[in-house]
Amino acid sequence: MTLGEGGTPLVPAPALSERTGCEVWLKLEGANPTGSFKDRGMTVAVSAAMRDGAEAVVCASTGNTAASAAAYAARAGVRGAVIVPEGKIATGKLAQALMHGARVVALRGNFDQALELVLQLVDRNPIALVNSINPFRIEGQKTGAFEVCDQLGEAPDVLCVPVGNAGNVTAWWKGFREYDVAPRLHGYQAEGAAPLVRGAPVENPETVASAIRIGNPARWEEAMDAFTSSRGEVRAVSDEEILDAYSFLGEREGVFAEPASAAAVAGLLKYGAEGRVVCVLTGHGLKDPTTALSRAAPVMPCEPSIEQVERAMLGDG
Ligand code: AN7
Repeated sequence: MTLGEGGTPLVPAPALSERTGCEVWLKLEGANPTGSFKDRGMTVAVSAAMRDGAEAVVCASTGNTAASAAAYAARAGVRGAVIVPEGKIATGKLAQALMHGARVVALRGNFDQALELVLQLVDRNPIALVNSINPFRIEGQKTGAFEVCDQLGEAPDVLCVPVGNAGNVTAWWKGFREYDVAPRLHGYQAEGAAPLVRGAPVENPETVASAIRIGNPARWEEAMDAFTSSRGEVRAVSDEEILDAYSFLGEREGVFAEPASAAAVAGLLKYGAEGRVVCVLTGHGLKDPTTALSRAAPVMPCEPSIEQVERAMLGDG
């Protein structure tokens, strides 16, 4: 089951490089078929589920996993069912899951509760769980590490990633280890959803970066091992810092990434790094038009005359 995932651009980030003194690169995972890195793992997980004769694929999600699972389920011709925290997933992701014909269940609860419930669900039914606790997801997602090394010609010194359920950082580390390289992994969580930084689960996680609004990551131990073994770190960034990085990426680098992805850049800006740094921009900015519009400048209204158009388009504002 493939939609042509992977092979995403790695682009230099001159404005960020100037600001940080590092050589910064951006891995544009939003260029995957459904607009996030989840597709790398979903192609493998859904293919394996088909091989094993699953009647449906299910997941709990903060949005991107749901969009990806729904697309690959549609492709495979099986039922997709996703459970998401009600009112807490970005509009684009919801539209995707629905358009791909998945059943979308809005849980009156958070992601952590949704994950617990689907774990019980798969125990009781012949269906495949495609959350990142599924090992096939990690096998697919580790290919990001291979690609970055191939694109740079060697491993970067530092890899900056946002951390939610901690599957992605686990996968990147596995990929680097299989390539026999060991860049430092710098993981960033949102301040209101930073269990790995605090060292304890967060019961009511909150952040503008809805994709990483997760209080009890499933791959907790493996993620901590990745940070320790790579001599890296896991730290927190505030919503304000995330949104500043979000705007900076859009305005200065020409790259529109969703808020959770901007957390990787916010962390780099806040805590710094040394050498050649790759920031993984995990999801496309188009996923979350609501946050974008609440953040950006308003549109300029204009009557249809050349004088007015000239003033509106080229004037001092
Ligand atoms: C854009 O979709 O957990 O640490 O259910 O969508 O592997 O969880 C999404 C996570 C980073 C964090 N950036 O990755 C889900 C979900 C974006 C994301 C993460 C997610 P993990």
